[in-house]
Amino acid sequence: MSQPWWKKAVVYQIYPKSFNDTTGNGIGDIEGIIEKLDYLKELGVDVLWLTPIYDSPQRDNGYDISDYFSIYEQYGTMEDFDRLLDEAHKRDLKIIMDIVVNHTSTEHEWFHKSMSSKDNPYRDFYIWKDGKDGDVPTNWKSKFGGSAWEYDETTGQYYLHLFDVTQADLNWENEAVRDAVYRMMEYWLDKGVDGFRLDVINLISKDQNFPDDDGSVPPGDGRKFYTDGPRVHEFFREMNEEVFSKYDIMTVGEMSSTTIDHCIKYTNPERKELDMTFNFHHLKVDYPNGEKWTKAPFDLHALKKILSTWQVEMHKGGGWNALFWCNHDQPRIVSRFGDDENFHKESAKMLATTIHMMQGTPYIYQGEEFGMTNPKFEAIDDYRDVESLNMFKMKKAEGMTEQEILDILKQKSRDNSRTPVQWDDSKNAGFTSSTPWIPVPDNYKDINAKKALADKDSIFYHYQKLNRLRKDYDIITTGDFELILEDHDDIFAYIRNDGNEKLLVLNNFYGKDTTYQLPSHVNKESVKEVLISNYPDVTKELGGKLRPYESIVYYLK
Ligand code: TEU
Repeated sequence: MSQPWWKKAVVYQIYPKSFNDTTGNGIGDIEGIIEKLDYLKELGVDVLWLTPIYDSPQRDNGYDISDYFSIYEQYGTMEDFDRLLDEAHKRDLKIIMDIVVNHTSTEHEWFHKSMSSKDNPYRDFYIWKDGKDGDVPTNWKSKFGGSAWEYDETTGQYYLHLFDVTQADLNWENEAVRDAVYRMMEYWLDKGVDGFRLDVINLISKDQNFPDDDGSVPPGDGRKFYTDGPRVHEFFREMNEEVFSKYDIMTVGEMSSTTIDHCIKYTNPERKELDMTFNFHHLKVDYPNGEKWTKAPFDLHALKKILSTWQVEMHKGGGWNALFWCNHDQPRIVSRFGDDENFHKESAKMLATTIHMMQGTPYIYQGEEFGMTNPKFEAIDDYRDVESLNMFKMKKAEGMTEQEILDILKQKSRDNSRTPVQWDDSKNAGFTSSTPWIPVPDNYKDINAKKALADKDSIFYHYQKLNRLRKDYDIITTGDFELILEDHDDIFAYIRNDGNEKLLVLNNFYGKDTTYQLPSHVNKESVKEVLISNYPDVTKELGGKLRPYESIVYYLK
């Protein structure tokens, strides 16, 4: 049976603000993306995901949209976008747009009308509630700190904002909201866009009783009343029927705090909702007791258990995963789970292989393909992200020292992944001819795309090979998943089975030699070849030991 095209595709995520500046204003732009299309084709990716490029006050770097039908002027014009789409399609590259419809900016005209009076036709485009006992309507918390409700003097009510105070939640119970969103989606699809990444889309259905959270189910900030909410599947099926089903596109939902059961329902094709989902459980194994704002090592056993459970259950349920380590909200993976100083290349390649050999559609975040690292900023003035700056203020008010907070930000801030792409070793890493909107890390002279392209053993060519293997070996797309060496303290190992073919994937997650004993059902004699490894001298003999961060994929038949 033919597979949908996106099951063998590899997606490259572009954060335009930090990608490539051609106008000399210190901010990336659409022309800068066009300039790099041949580089992306060389990498061997198939789809480009652009994070929001619509008009926005940029309080949350574009995730606060003020006009869905125009381009943020610093990025260029709609004509520039049309040219980008055309140039990408000429190279057989698809483009998916980031659609943010859980909320809009409070600068959106819908919100201005909604806020103007209680009887304005747009009032119910957003979620307005009376206070309770002179206080906020519920004890729900914003993900960026503080209450999720903001009081408006004009009409004497509060509006809901699960994120920043300038990001007001849309009221999806209102059919007019849903209709306006579907028409906006059609506008972009009729331009030839190849699909959407849907921002926090599992938050759009709220419990209409708006109950207080009694904290009985952690984390006690109210998300149990809006995560995977009561009508979420109904809304997705309507969205699919009204829009997605009429185009040959790809849709991926960003799911905040979701479950495997819901993700199977979101992505099993028989349910006609979405094609695939991002979940973040594997990226919370360095959040002790679920708390992000702490410094902590990652827990490999937890990582193995979470990733393998999702692989097995989603395969069994007919669901489809988006596979990723990095994005614009997450720290750089080589700094987070690898060793960006002593084993930069080996650990970056090992991490890439670990995730790309799994079942799902892999995502590469800009700069990950040549091992960009966290910037390790030493001063709060180097940070730009609203979440990090709010956290700095909150933790300081709670009595933490500036240095303690900076040490946490070095590990957990979203700005870790938002520094400019390091294209070469010239000033500002070739990103801009003026001052970049956020500082370029000091290591750009050693870690940059130009140097990687000139080095046949670079991380870039490892990703290029992974992208090619996905096209050449169906087992990567169709095989099932079996975790082995489950109790091993250093190794994350798994087998992909597909009829009489197998892949044996061995990954040493630490910077020291380690040994292993394969389970008896793995037949060493059936090893035919090594598909990919991160050391030069690997043979098909299974030696029972792995070097620091060593990663090997054996093909068995
Ligand atoms: O992210 C949603 C989200 O859950 C993350 O922001 C996460 O809560 C945060 O990083 C704390 O760990 C999406 C976008 O990816 C993010 O950039 C936006 O800030 C957010 O939604 C609001 O639109």
